[in-house]
Amino acid sequence: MPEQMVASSMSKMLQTAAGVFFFAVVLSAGDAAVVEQTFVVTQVRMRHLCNDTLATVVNGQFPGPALEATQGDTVVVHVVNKSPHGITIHWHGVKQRLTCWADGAGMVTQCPIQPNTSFTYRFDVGDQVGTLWWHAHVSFLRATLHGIIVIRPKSVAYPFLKPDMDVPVIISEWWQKDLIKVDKNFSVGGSFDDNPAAAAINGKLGDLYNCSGITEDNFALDVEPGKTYLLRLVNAALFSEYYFKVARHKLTVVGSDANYVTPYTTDVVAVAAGETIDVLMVADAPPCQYYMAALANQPPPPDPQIPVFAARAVVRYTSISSRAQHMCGKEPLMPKMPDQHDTITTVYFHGNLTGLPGHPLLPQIRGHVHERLYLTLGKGSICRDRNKTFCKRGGNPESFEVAYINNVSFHLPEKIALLEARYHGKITNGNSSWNGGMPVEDLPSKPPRAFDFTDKALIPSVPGGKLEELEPTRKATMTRRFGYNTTVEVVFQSTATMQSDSNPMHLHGHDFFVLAHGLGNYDAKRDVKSYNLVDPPKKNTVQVPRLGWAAIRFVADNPGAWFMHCHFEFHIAMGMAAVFEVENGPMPETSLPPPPLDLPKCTKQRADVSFI
Ligand SMILES: *[C@@H]1O[C@H](CO)[C@@H](O)[C@H](O)[C@H]1NC(C)=O
Ligand SMILES: *[C@@H]1O[C@H](CO)[C@@H](O)[C@H](O)[C@H]1NC(C)=O
Ligand SMILES: *[C@@H]1O[C@H](CO)[C@@H](O)[C@H](O)[C@H]1NC(C)=O
Ligand SMILES: *[C@@H]1O[C@H](CO)[C@@H](O)[C@H](O)[C@H]1NC(C)=O
Ligand SMILES: *[C@@H]1O[C@H](CO)[C@@H](O)[C@H](O)[C@H]1NC(C)=O
Ligand SMILES: *[C@@H]1O[C@H](CO)[C@@H](O)[C@H](O)[C@H]1NC(C)=O
Ligand SMILES: *[C@@H]1O[C@H](CO)[C@@H](O)[C@H](O)[C@H]1NC(C)=O
Ligand SMILES: *[C@@H]1O[C@H](CO)[C@@H](O)[C@H](O)[C@H]1NC(C)=O
Ligand SMILES: CC(=O)N[C@H]1CO[C@H](CO)[C@@H](O)[C@@H]1O
Ligand SMILES: [Cu+2]
Repeated sequence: MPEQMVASSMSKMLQTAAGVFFFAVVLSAGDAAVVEQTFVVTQVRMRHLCNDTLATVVNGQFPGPALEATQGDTVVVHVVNKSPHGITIHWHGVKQRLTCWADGAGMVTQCPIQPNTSFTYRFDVGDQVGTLWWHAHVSFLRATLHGIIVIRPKSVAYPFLKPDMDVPVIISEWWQKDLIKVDKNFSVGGSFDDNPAAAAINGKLGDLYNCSGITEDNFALDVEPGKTYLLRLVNAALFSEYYFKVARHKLTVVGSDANYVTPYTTDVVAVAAGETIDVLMVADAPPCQYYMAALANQPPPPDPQIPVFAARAVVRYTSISSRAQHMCGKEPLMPKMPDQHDTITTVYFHGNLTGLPGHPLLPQIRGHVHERLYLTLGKGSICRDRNKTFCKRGGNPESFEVAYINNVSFHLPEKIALLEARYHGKITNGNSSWNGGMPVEDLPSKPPRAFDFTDKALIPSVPGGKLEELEPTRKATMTRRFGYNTTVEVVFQSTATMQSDSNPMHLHGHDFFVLAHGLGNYDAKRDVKSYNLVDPPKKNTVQVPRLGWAAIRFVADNPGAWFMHCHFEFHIAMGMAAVFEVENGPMPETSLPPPPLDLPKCTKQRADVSFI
């Protein structure tokens, strides 16, 4: 039975409906709609905070246009690149079953669409339902090149109270920098100046920011008392995880990463970089005005600090009687936000997410695990003179910082995309000539050496510090091949090497089940016992806690080359990434078809992607 015919939403709540649902999909398989859109990428001048900034956007909008589809639809997007940069668009969380060529991961699945050329992405949304998003997947350009993807259920209502209205809430950052230069800076260690200028909600910076005293516009949501709003939260920011609250309103989480979750009511939501969270908000507060606010969190010092980023928007009750108005304050009520250094509320928030039980892939997830990977996420350094392995470290300019997985920092192929190289049989491990001088290597199953990964004494990178001996690392194009239909377990371990960030790890082409997470170093003997194999949440992005770990499992059932990386843009630019390659299955319908004829070719003016 093809997986896309099986609703990911099959659940206890839906079990009665499930049979009906399955039937409906089969019956309507012939009349799935085609959602067709044209994305024209241009550079436009936008004025915020007293500054004109050249932003690369789709159809002149920030955030870009919403892509709205219904389960089972086919999506066709013509991307016309009228910007001076090489562009790709990634459909974040769309499984791209047998359409890996349309995944839009720069230099992994395709070469970028060159200026003044175009490319058409075609894919099916399959059985997925809920909120996803699209974004550029080259350099830092996704800062303003992104938008929401809404996939509505086909013939079954939501497994929760039907919302009266659907509201995208896209959290992003506003940058006043040349993002290509920022990316290049991070590929050789980063610069402390390279921070966003502000946070934004739906492209509006909000009234925490001003230009000579004139405040920036707020995004405003008008609500009617008693109505239910489905807020579709997307964290499109490059740098941070955000806490989100609405003053005086409870939020009921009902979905994440286009999968339903067991409803969970809270007053604070944590949305990791790359993640989506769907919440229901009932307009049941006294009819006044309230702020909705998003605040970035970060680890406390000695981690390097960035400025505090927060954005706010307003929820306005309509038809307020003058008597009621009298009872409202002059200013909207502001929610009390967590501290910017609170990195535990997100662990609790994510710990409270469970999926709906009865997913058809769960028996396989509980069964034999073919491959187990333990992946450390950390930072090290390489010598600026690339021919040397010995040089001064600990912050000395003879070396620069990179990020790694299991002590190897990812290098993007330079000449052709990895998927093309694989498809045309050009990859031989160790042969670097197709790839711009970097060997292709297997991602190791475990870190090369064991140490106390979460020892905070490793954070300061100083001469003679505890980290010094562990600091040297190297670059390679790391991939890991999985046989078709194998069950893979990955335990991600955040480390304290040079910093103690959490890591929002994202896998393309597959959803995975998050079985457990914890603080400290993962210990298989102890921690396997905490695995939730009953109703784990199904996700495409997992928030690996600061100084902690997270365990996921997935079935490698989608042939192709799938990028697997941290969704903090600075970490990806520094190399916290690898590629999971999934082999073809035995049948034509389990094999990747040939590339589309208009797949962009790499040219000299490749990508504006960094190659270090
Ligand atoms: C793209 O086309 C425009 C208009 O014809 C031209 O001005 C521009 O130089 C072209 N850009 C590139 C990179 O070829
Ligand atoms: C990049 O790094 C250089 C050198 O540290 C710095 O001067 C510059 O401001 C950084 N950012 C950009 C966008 O160039
Ligand atoms: C404008 O922004 C500055 C810097 O963030 C802040 O100190 C000041 O209070 C703001 N002014 C107004 C009127 O909001
Ligand atoms: C769920 O959230 C509550 C409140 O923050 C917290 O006390 C509890 O530990 C969380 N549960 C898990 C499993 O993380
Ligand atoms: C590094 O070695 C390569 C050949 O091995 C050589 O072509 C290159 O010039 C060397 N670079 C430096 C900076 O010495
Ligand atoms: C390495 O790759 C190049 C370019 O694709 C190819 O010409 C060469 O034969 C390969 N060498 C080996 C040993 O596979
Ligand atoms: C990484 O590998 C290098 C050798 O390439 C070694 O010197 C270093 O100690 C290793 N670091 C870690 C964290 O494993
Ligand atoms: C995948 O493997 C599972 C058992 O591990 C088996 O039940 C299922 O039929 C296989 N699916 C395909 C498409 O090969
Ligand atoms: C990043 C940037 O260009 N910031 C500038 C914005 O405008 C103010 C006031 O005009 C300048 O002081 C900033 O340097
Ligand atoms: Cu990371």
